Amino acid sequence: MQSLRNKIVEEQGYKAWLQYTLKNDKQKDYYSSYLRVITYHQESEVIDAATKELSRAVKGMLGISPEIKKSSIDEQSEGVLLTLNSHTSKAYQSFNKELDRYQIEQMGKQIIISSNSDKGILYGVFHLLRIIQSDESIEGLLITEKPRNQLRMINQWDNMDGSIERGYAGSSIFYQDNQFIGDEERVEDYARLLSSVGINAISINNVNVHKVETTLITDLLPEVKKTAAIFRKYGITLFLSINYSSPIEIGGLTTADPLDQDVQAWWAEAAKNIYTQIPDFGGFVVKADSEHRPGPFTYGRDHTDGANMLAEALKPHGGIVIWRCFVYNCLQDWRDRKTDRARAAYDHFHPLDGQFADNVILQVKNGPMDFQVREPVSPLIGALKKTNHLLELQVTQEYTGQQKHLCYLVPQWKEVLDFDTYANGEGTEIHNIIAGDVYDYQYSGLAAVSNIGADLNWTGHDLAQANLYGYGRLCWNPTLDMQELTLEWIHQTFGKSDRLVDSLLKIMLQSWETYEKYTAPLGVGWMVNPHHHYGPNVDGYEYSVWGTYHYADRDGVGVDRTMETGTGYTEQYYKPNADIYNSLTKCPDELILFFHHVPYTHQLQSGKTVIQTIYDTHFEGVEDVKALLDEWLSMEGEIDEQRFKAISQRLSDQFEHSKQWRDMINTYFYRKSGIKDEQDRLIY
Ligand code: GCV
Repeated sequence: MQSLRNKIVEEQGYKAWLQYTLKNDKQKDYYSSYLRVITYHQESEVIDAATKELSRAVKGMLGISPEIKKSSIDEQSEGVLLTLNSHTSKAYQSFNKELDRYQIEQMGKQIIISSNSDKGILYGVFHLLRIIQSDESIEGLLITEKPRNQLRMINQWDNMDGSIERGYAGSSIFYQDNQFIGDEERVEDYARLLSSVGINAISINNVNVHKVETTLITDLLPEVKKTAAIFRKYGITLFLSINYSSPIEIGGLTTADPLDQDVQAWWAEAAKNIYTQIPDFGGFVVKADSEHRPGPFTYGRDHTDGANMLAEALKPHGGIVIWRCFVYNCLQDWRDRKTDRARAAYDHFHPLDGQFADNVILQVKNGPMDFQVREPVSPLIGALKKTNHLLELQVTQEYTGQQKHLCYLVPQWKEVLDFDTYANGEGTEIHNIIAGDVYDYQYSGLAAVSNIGADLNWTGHDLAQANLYGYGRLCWNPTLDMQELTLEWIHQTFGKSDRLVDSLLKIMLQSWETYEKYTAPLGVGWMVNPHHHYGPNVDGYEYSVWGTYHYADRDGVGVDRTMETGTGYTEQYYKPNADIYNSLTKCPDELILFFHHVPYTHQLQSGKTVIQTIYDTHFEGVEDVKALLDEWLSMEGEIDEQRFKAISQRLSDQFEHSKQWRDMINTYFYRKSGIKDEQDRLIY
């Protein structure tokens, strides 16, 4: 472990956005006058984490070791003061936005951080450090903040053999060889990163739960307990993904039928044991009846039966069931052109609205398919008016370049969050729904699949750290301005030199569009190699046993999802979205092939034909990557050599790979359509 620690110290990327360095000496003196002393009024382990964080940051940025003092409320204090408004210090299990609220106020030579909970104080500390790391003034500071979203969750897809499903940054930081690694420092550093952006919940194992992970809720509980204790210090509540057939696999029962009394008793007992060890345990995350996972369907029951039975077991302890809506039949035969995977989540769950227990939350992926580079927003979000739900995003870049390609996802997430569902009339945007402002949900918020692994820079590609940062910040406030959010991350991660900031901002904000241009065209998705989902493969959809997913032939391409002639999927949206998507002339160009099957010569709203758009975007995409690479290379000297070199390598690999994408997609469509590029560029 020691040699790993040494490597970590040398790795610039390890600190991610918590670099805690300041270059400007004048500023250092200025901040030092406020930060020589840290005083706190009340004790708790979260407040302890907050003082430690402050002290570590002050040492790093200002080169001084602050004095840390406990004082009583009526004593005169100096420096930074951390104080609870009331004595409700244990807020971690409550998921209460009001308890997360904090205030930072500068008064004379003092900065007071106050909150109704210790967690709020920690958030306030991280906010103050963000300001100082960004070299901004603290004069006259008076900030009051609370999160827009109640649950701000990260899902790890880590397996106990050390692998990570869809992980692109090395192995798990939690497990190896079917055991917990026990590297508490590494897990704590992860908790610090998460907490610094306001994450308050984590599930620590893959939703595809294998035999060994099934015992996390029983035999392995003592290890889970230790992990929960690390996250607790940072205000993060621990959840576990469970195997729906645990009663059979580890409980010795012959059924997992949710209506069976022995099954119910088994889960009640399992929950009781968990809470004896981990009193603030969050609850269960469940993937059931999807992609060969067990679930209530086996017993002729539905999702409400399954979820409510688990909810009942957790209820006495204040626990929650997070039931995923990523449910579809991967074996279905869709040759009739009416059967449609995109319909699945809505078809399964919408009829059940209002029938789930109040401690069940449905977790809905942002799109109806599966985290493609471009998809419409899932019509289920907002349509569940009487059921708690979470929006699920994917920070790990499964379909978006696997952290080998740069693809900053904040622009994509902003589009999702700002999408107006019209579920309750105009102005029913996704961010309002999941914040719980539209319907009376007991629980709501966001969850996302993490992108970190044991790589020393956490995310493989150093710039992919921005996706984790951005996700957390958008959980806290989905209406944050995209540019401001990105600047925050740049300032803390790389510093403030004008040259660097301008270039990096440009690179980051363009990268999603660029990635989209040279990969799957016009919203059709899926043109990746099956199973591992990396690299171009136009017919690569893994369930292609029934033919090409996008129905490309010599005349046209795209999936007809209209009400009249297609799968009827467009009907799942509220008007006017339903009409817009259903209409060939009104459907936005970038989604045309998702919603319509069209001839290659179909003219888009842009005025170009479909085929010419495919050619143009793929040529442009490669040029854009080249421009991005050149822009990056021009920053030599502005960034430490280690990260500069590592990122340069990733970007030049991306450039090479983008040519492969361009050539494969363009050749495929040229051969299918027989239509030449208007500019007569070389298409192999
Ligand atoms: C965890 C997609 C991914 C799977 C993932 C699944 C899910 O199908 O490719 O790896 O499984 O989504 O979200 O459950």
